[in-house]
Amino acid sequence: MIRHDWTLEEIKAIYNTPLLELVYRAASIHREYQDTAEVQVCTLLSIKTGGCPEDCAYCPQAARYNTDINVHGLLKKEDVMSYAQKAKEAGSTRFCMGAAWREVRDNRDFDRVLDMVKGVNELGMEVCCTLGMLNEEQAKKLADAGLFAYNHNLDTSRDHYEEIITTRTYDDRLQTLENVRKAGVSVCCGGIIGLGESHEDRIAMLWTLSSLPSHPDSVPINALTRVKGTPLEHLPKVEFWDMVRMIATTRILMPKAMVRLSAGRAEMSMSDQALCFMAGANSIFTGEKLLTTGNPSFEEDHMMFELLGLKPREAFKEQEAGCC
Ligand code: SAM
Ligand code: DTB
Ligand code: SF4
Repeated sequence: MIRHDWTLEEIKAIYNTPLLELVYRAASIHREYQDTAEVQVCTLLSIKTGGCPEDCAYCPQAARYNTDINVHGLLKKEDVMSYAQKAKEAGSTRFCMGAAWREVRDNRDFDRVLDMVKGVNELGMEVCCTLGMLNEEQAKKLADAGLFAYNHNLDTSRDHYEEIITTRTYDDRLQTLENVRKAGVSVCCGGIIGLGESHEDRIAMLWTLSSLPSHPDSVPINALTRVKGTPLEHLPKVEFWDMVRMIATTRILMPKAMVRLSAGRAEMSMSDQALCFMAGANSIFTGEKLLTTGNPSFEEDHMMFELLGLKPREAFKEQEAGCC
């Protein structure tokens, strides 16, 4: 049964279940609701990198931090198309374009992004964007251009949010998600662990996600990638076991969502990742880079799929609309 009324106490009890028992429960639910032979393969491309006015403490693209990234303006459509084509040939079925913007503005750059969305959609891939905040009309324009999904993360709990970002509010984030949902675009929304949050904060973030009017269609779970020059560079590395616990809890709360093992894979072995798939993850980002940081190569992922007997989920596979 898909529930939207999980309580904090129930989520806490699930999250604190002894690890192997938790993985077993999550794996059972995963088998009931998903095809466990399939993993969705998404590729990210940063179409506009760095120079962002926001102060997200984890992010190498915020202009106010001195990080070593290759800052560039909006890429040309033909460069985006050739990377999307390469990703498609490598087995990717979803292509996600990210821009270091606080929000979408109604200007020529947005028109160019709409054109990129149209082009990638014509390749037969699910197109996703992550461009910051947007209003309902902008969400509608993206949908009309062929956008399939929009990524906009809550990142952490409402209480911990202001320790991490001060230049926008949690409610701004929720409003964008509502605008995306109303435009009929698939919602991709998750968070990051390792931002100095407590276990209660993680539980509270999962509570917010699982209480949304519909569960997000995909839930990315990121481990903080600690980047030199950002305020969070000296935080301890996320414990792998915490990733497993988060993934398993997410799977139990939102059985029909795609749960994405996102940032952090570059530091995981194949057996670590296998345990995450067992615990309910069924989506990954492929390609040498996420947005600005490293990720396993297409070849390494291909080997992992062979070894684990996994196959990429086909594009536009029916997910019962509004079901979750
Ligand atoms: N600027 C847009 C926004 O913030 O919505 C889109 C791009 S932003 C880089 C997309 C997401 O990447 C963030 O919400 C965050 O969850 C994730 N992210 C950014 N830096 C990260 C890091 N160092 N480690 C893990 N996840 C990160
Ligand atoms: C998400 O949840 N993770 C991706 C995607 N959505 C946009 C981004 C991870 C970024 C990691 C840091 C970087 O590469 O810059
Ligand atoms: Fe800008 Fe997005 Fe990075 Fe925040 S996460 S600084 S909004 S690019």
